[in-house]
This record gives sequence, C-alpha cells and structure tokens, in this order.
Amino acid sequence: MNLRRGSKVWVEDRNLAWVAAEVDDCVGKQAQVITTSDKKVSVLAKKLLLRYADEDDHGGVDDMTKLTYLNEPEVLYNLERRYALNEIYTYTGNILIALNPFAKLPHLYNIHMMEQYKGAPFGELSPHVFAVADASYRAMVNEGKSQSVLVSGESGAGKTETTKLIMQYLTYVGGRTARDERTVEQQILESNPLLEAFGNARTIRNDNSSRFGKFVEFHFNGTGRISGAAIRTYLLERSRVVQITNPERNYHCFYQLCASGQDAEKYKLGHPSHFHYLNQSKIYELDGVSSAEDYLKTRRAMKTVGISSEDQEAIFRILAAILHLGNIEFSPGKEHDSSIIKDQKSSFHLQMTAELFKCDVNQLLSTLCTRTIQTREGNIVKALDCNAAVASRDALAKTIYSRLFDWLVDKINNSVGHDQNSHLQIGVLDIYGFECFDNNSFEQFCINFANEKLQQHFNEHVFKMEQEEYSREEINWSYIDFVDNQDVLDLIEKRPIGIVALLDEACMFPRSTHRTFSAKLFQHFSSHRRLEKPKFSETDFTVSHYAGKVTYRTETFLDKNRDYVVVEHCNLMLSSKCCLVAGLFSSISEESSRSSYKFSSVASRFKQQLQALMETLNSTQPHYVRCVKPNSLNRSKKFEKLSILQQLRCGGVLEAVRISLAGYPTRRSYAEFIDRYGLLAPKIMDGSYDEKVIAEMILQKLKLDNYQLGITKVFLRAGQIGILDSQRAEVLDDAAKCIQRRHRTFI
Ligand code: AOV
Ligand code: MG
Repeated sequence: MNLRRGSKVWVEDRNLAWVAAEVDDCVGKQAQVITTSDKKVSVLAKKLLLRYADEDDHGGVDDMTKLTYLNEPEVLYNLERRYALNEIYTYTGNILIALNPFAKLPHLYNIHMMEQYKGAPFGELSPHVFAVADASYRAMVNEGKSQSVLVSGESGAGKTETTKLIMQYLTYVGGRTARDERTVEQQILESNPLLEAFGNARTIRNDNSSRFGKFVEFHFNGTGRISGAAIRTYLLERSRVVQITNPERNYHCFYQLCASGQDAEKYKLGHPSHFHYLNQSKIYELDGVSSAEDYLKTRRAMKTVGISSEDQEAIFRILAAILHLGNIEFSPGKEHDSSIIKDQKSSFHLQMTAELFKCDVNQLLSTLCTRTIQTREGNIVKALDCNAAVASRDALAKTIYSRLFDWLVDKINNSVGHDQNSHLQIGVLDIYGFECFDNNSFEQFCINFANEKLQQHFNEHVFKMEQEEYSREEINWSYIDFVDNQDVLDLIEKRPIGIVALLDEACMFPRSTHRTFSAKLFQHFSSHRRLEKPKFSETDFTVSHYAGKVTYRTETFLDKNRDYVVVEHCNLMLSSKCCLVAGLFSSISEESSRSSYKFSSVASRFKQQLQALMETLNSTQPHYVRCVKPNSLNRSKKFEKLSILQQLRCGGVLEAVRISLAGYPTRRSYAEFIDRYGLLAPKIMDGSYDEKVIAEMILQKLKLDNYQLGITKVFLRAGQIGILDSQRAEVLDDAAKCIQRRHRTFI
C-alpha cells in the first residue's frame, strides 16, 4: 500500500471496530496517524486500510461492489450511513443485506411498492427484498429453473419477517385473481400466524423467536401461476414445552388460550401464572401484543387452512390438557422408590388431564407412576420414584406437543395441496441463525450444524458466481486458497466416526453417560484442528465453527438425542376417545410395541433432513438474503459496529468479499478506467488506440503487473487501485502546484 502524508485510512479499534484517520507520517513499517477525533496513534502501516473520502458522498452506495476500496471498514461505514437514512437494504453483488429497522416501515411494503418491483431489472431500483423475490420469480419463468431464497442471520435479525415479505410478494405476482378466501395463496400466507402461534416463543433475543426451521416451497404451473405449495419444518425445540427460564416464555399458543375467555373457562384454565409450564418465568405479556386478539387470529388462520371446528376444539383441548398435566405433582409412596399423587390439587389436575385427553384417569395415573418391563419370565410392573414420575410426565407433554405441531404442518400441507405435476418451484428458507450463548446444549449444536451446512452451500455458490464472471470475461483465474468448512462438517457428520455417530452409539448403550461419550470423542479426535477440550471441564467440547468457537455442554446430549416414545404413553393416547389425540400416535404403535424404549436419534434424523434440504437446494438457483441485527436492544436507529461486523463475518458477507479479494476484485469497464486514469499517461491518450490497448499501456507504464484484461473490463488485484489513485493524486497535486506557480509568475 502506498501511504503518504495525508492518505485517508482506517485504524482498527477494539471498541469502535474501525476509526477514520489520516496519515501524518510514515517511516518504514511504522505509521503515525491522526484520527478524526484528533488522537495520535502509531501503528504498523500494514494494519491500516484505505479509506475513501469523498466530500460529496453522504449516502453511501447501494451495492458494496461499487465501493472504491472493498475492505471491512468501508463495508461497515457504507451500511452505517445508509441505515441512518433508513436505507435498510444494500446489495453485495447479488446478495441482499437487510438491516432490521426495528420500526414499522409501511411505505416500504405496500402494494404500490410490489407493483414497482414487478418485472424491474435487478439493481435498477433501490435494493429491496421484493427485488430479490422478483428476481427469483423472473428467473424461474424465463429460464424454467427452480429457485430458492435463503434467508439467514442471527436470532432477531429479521429472518421470519423477511420470509413473510418474500411470501407476500410471490403470492402477489404468482397469485390468481380469484376472490375465494381459501386460495392456495391465502392458505399459505395464513400458515404463518398459525405456525408462529405453535412454534414461536419469546427468548432473551427476540419476542417472537422461531423455535423451528422452515422451508416453504411454492409450486408454479407453466404460466407462472401458483398451483400448490408445501411446507417442510425442522426440529422444533421440545424442551421449551416443559421448561423455561425467566424472562423467556413458552409457545405463544398457551398464553393465547389462557386469554381466550370462554375456552379458558370451559377448560378450567385461568391466568398463566397458575400453571407450572408457564410460571417458571414471570413474563406473561409481550409489548404490543394482545394474546386475546392473537387467539382469534390463530382461530381464523385455522379456519383458512381448512381445520374443522371439531379439530380446532380438539387442538385447544390438548393444549389445556398439557397445562393441567404439568401441574400434577408427586410425593413418595409407601413402597420404596414409588410415588403417588401429591395432594387434592394435583388430583384435580390429574382428573382434568384425563378428561381433556378423553382417556381413563387410572390408566393415566399408572402411566405416570409406573413402568412395565418385559422380561423372559413375563412383564414386571415397576414403580417410579417422584423424580422419574416427573420426568415421565414431562416426556409425555413434550411428545404430545411435538406430535401436535407435526400434525398441524401435515394438515396445512394436505389442505394447500402439493402440485405433483409442477416442475417449477421457488423455495424460501427461514431457519434458526447461528447461536452462541454462555451455555450451549444439544439444540445449539443442531442449529449450528445446520448453519455450517448452509454456509458451505453459500461459499460454493459465491465461489461459483465469481468463477462464472471470470470465464465470461475470459480471464485466467484459479482460486486455490479457498477455505471451506468441509472439515467441520466431517467432524460432525462423518460416518462411522463423527460427533453424531458417536453420540448415537452412546445412546444405544445403556451404560454410556455423557462422560464416556466425551471421552470417546476426544480419543478419536485428539488432534483435530476444529475440536478442542476446554481447560476447565472434562466433558465439554469446543468446536471451531466458521462463525467462531462454541463450547457445548454435554450433560443432556444423550437424553435430548433420544427420541423414543414410552410404550405406556403411546398406549394411553391410543386409548383416547378423541380421534385427533389417538391419531397423533397411530403411526408409531406398531414399531414401538417390540421394545419398551424404541431409540431413534434426533441428530441423525436432523442430519438426513438437512441432506435432503441440500439436495433440493442444489437443484435450484439460490438467492441470498443476509439479515443483520443492528443492536442488542432491539431499538431503531442504533448501529452497534462491533456486533454488526461480527455478523457480517459470520454471515459470510465478508467471506464473499474475501473470496473476491483473492481474485481480481476491482473491475472497471475500459471507458471508466481510461476516464479516471488516462491522465497518468497523457502521451498515449494522444494516439487513436483501442480502449483495451490504452488501458494496458497505462498499466504497463506504471509497471503494475497484478491485473488481467477481460473482454469488457480491466480486472485488478486488491490494492492496485490504491496505487493508481495515489499516482493520480500526485499528478493532480503537481498540476495544481504548477498552475499556482504560473499564477504567481503572472503577478
Ligand atoms: P428472526 O426470525 O431472525 O429471529 P424476526 O423476523 O422474528 O427475527 O424479527 C424480530 C423482530 O424484528 C420482529 O418481531 C419485528 O419487530 C422486527 N423486524 C424484523 N424485520 C423487520 C422489518 N423488515 N420491518 C419492521 N420490523 C422488523 V429467530 O426466529 O429468534 O432466529 O429464532
Ligand atoms: Mg424467526
């Protein structure tokens, strides 16, 4: 880098990420700079990055690739300026970066806007999520190829809201004009509030956090009209049904039911604070949300997606039963290690639970307090102690809830209708973002595994796009230094030895514990560069993910990975007089009758689902939206640089920049190039050469050799434009002095 006094630069700062500065002096490797807040700093010159300072440029650029210097601080500063003007969308080539505005922006999302973006060439209008949705729709219609829109970002970044906008746009351009309330479009849009009621909850990061992943596929017919749709969901967080921590909440639907008036009364509910599954956290209300109103919305959505009023009644009855179930407490029985219903209150809840599930109360009681063990001599009934009874109760609640969730998804799918004849699809993915908390467990492990998969897909895509541009311009380029994350994925999913495989193995051996699992893990991967053993724990493990290191606690790994249905639970539910309740368990009654615990691995199933998702995605043309959460307070207008930078890094935006930096990131059309740098070689300009030849002559004159000449553009390696710019500045400087001198002579 060519630094001289007055050069505009960025200096890295621990608190502010990057600070604008100007070089005061540069001797050898060391540079003295003065920051914009007048602080003198001495730094290694190679740590400085060039800053583009154009006095007239206040609004930033709508596409990062238009930045003169494509580096981290410039990318960040560009976003900051735009965010201040409420410009929440910015492109990086074809990737859309969306900053969460944390404010309603109705002018951005009305029908008028959708109409404007309809058919407009990509990049012509301001960056917008509608533009991405439109690009996917046009590409599908024009090229006859299925598309996908992948929305990612950390918790609270705006993925779900963005997904809904994309869905809204696709139903707008691909919808039929029918006024029928129950069109495919209407049903698919109404699936959102319904699934959010059952699959979203308040977390410390987001009041409406999705606790499941979702891939919505729109099917189109030959004329570009929507002809069907399908929703695939991924791994609902089950533990939340029975366990929450302050200030989080359980799934929204429970609070909605409690606020429903008549229904709540009918099922003998009351304020959420009366129920163990809800009162473990003291947060019952959400800002700006009315549970009573949302209850009606959920009911309406159920009607739209074709759930009969009988089934609706059953669904809420099941929810009420789960709440009563959670209130059943146990105390030690007379016999050793046995348990009985604790008191009158628990008895009441037991009665209510049985009534609402429409099953026999004595069978419910024995299901909770005993377990039947099959031996060669016959069945033995074993009593459960209080802890085991509570565990059994919670397991029952979790199983029923997650089966109910799957039932809802199936119902929506059946009602919307899968178009088997359609070959054209647009899929929209809204999956949980990368998570790293103080305490990370099995859920985070699965979520981060999914993100590794998507990151790999993203890298390959960006890499491919880059390569396509080079081959279009007939440029030699081999990018070998491509850091991929295959090694992390191998560590996690490779068979026969990988984290998932070892975990499954541990789950199958009754004597295994999280200790033996961790020991095996470290034994097999003692020197894996992506796996470490943390200093202060024998059983935790740390994985170096693409987005940073995460330490996982293994205590509950085995338990959470086991997805078994206790035979007694299954039999109890099958005996229900309510078809919906019994129906939830009919599919598993045969397989589980063979052994009392039928093990199926949650992680392995998730792995297979991800594999299937990847196969689907690979057969489509992807479009990416990277959502960014501008601050941790969920407040508008606040731009926290360090965390945004971290998200850009994790989300692969900077990786995309990095991949392009490894090639020839600066591209200028020949005309643009000569326009700006022609003055560096005035003599050449006198001749009547071809533009490409002139450009080459300029570059040769300056003895630059890190460039390639494409068909329509000059391609320069990173940093080369800086040299050109500083040469240009010198020439202009000299010219100015010259004019001044002449001016003086005249006087
Ligand atoms: P997430 O889906 O990325 O988090 P959401 O889409 O739920 O995040 O967004 C969180 C909140 O940010 C929303 O409830 C809105 O209040 C606000 N928000 C997001 N996007 C917009 C927008 N375009 N305009 C206005 N407000 C917005 V998670 O599911 O937790 O990973 O798991
Ligand atoms: Mg979400």
